[in-house]
Amino acid sequence: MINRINQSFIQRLRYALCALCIGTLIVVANTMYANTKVGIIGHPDHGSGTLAVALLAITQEAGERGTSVDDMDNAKEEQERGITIYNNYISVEHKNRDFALIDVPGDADFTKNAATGMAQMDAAILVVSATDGPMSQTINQLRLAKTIGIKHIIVFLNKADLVEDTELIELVEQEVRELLSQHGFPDNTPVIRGSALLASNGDTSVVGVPSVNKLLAAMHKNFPLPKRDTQSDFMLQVNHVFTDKRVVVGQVERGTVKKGDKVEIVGLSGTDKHFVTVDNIQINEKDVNTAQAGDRIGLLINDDGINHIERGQMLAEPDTVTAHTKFKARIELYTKEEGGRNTPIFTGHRHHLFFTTTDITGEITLPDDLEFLSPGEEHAGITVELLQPTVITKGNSFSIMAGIVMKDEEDEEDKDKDKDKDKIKHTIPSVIGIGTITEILE
Ligand SMILES: Nc1nc2c(ncn2[C@@H]2O[C@H](COP(=O)(O)OP(=O)(O)OP(=O)(O)O)[C@@H](O)[C@H]2O)c(=O)[nH]1
Ligand SMILES: [Mg+2]
Repeated sequence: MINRINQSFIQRLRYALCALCIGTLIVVANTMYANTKVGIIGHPDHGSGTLAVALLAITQEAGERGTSVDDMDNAKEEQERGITIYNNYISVEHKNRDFALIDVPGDADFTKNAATGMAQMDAAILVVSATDGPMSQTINQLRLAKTIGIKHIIVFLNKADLVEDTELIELVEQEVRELLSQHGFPDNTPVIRGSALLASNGDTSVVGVPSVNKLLAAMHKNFPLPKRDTQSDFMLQVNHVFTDKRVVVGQVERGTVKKGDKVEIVGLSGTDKHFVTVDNIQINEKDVNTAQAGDRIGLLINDDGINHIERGQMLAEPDTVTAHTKFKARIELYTKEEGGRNTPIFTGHRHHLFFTTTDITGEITLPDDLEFLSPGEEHAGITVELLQPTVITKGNSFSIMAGIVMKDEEDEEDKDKDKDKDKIKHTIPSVIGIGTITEILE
């Protein structure tokens, strides 16, 4: 009986994971669990997927190689559009260390997915194409990384095989370094030039395999082993819910959980408390009795309480965590040149706020002595009221998002038709500011 339950759980979890391309490429070289979570972030097409493939190829035995970006981006909509939409999880083992790579989607339309992937990372590799330099999503993703408190970052200046002019690549590196220092990352952040594509094909020229080996060496040196809090009360960040399969996938933030534990669902809902019981736990498709901080797990929830769970909530030891709706914050707005907006914000403005755990709309109230907050300014006394409660604490940071509107190029033939001139082409969700919670009010 137990076996049957387990088997059907394994099957359900497997289907669930496949459905969202998670865990498709987990390389279980042995039973060691990958323990430093490294997000590979950057602007679309700059090569984050190819770099993940290169890291995998270089750390695998010759006979195991052959994974391609298409194998990772294997959901129907990803294949149709030729882009990454869902986070891909790939474990690599190198010199007695495990790195759990999270290949984060770069496309601005999938910022929510990107934020979910990034919320799990301990450190980041920022991929910047040497042919283009930093672009809108390079900046956005760097800002999201900063919001969740990422301190350890390495830049991979990709597609170096396409840039012959060394002065040009110097300029791009300089631009990247300016961006890093603007966002408070250290001057000695490693910037490695290379070609993920050549490396993934086994090319031995300086921008091929040696460049990715250099990256691996920098990962060992610059990404410390993360400290996990296994002693505090259990809390798990919900990343995906497969209601029909009764499976919740997420990362244990702190503490431990065991089969049979009753846990509370916290955040996003009203004041009613909801509890569910954990029927089974899996790590890397294997049943386990307990899981602890840092583990990415699947939980089987065999009761109707599953209907109350959604992405962005927490599952926690009952009565240990409270969700909040109102807080005071220090807010800084980016200027238009920095990719922010060009108009100020006023009391009553509503913005999309990305916390580590989730994204929620928040209404801004400026202090009485402040009529508006202009781009380029910051203020510590701003009150924010969230439309839904979430788990936050003093000191947490959040990104303030807004759609930056791009207009169509003026069409020569339609030059005189006023209404076509301002045709809206696309709205790109952009990080227009950053905030830090200074006091929880409600
Ligand atoms: N010449 C060259 N092409 C590369 C390199 N790295 C990636 N590419 C190509 O660039 C394109 C985009 O690469 P991906 O790895 O899919 O880019 P991505 O950053 O994952 O893109 P999204 O999934 O849309 O975020 C593909 O055609 C790759 O083959 C490189 O180092 N050199
Ligand atoms: Mg990709």
